[in-house]
Amino acid sequence: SERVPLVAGNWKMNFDHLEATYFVQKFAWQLRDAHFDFRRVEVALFPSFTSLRSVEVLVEADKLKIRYGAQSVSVTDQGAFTGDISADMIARLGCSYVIIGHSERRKYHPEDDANIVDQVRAVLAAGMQPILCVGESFEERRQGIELDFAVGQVHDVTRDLNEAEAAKLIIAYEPVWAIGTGMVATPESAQYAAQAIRDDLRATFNDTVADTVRILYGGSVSSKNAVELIGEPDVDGFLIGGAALDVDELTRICRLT
Ligand code: G2H
Repeated sequence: SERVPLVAGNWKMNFDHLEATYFVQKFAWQLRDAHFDFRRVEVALFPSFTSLRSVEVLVEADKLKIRYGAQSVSVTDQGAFTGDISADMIARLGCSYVIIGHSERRKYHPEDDANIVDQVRAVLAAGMQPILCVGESFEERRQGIELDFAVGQVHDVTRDLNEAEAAKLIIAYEPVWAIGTGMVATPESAQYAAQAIRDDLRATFNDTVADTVRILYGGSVSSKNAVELIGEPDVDGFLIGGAALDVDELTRICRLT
């Protein structure tokens, strides 16, 4: 396909700003040594809010091609919301993306579909791209309704968007049972889900939206399974947690993508 694959490292709640700086420097050196072609594969990191400014300074100083973003965002633009971070604040730090609706956010915070739609709107309005996370739990998989579930999650969020907005989305299919468990989805089941999501985008919007939106796979991705997964036609990259905390391993995955 013409979609440029995206390797996205979701650091979750790991690394302070000094550790983040050290990681990005080392990662950039390793990719440079490997003559990594950023036109072939896009690479993005998702540090904690507290590290974003340090990453920005480093990326600007060294003219790095590594992109970065935030792991969540407030739905409001400013005001008396103690502890929240607005989309404009994130955009001002040079962020390209914001992860939205990760299953850990849905679990530990009151993030429902309505809130997630508002986050998507806030991120788009600030000129960034949302990475919308969806995926079934083991229970839906056991019932055999995993595709309907993941497609339904995408549909519920996208149905209120127009075509131009929908085309800016990136979707991460992350089966909840595969997150941080070492149980990776088979390439076939990742492909089934990605294809079902793309088919739904085609039906809801049009060919342009369906062919533009990148659909990532997430859940226990490593250098051992990345090649097979990226070989699937509708899998356009990865959202990586645990393996993105190891700079050598993340470099390997980038090179294998
Ligand atoms: C899924 C993934 C990153 P991990 O949450 O978003 O984490 O690769 O550790 O399963």
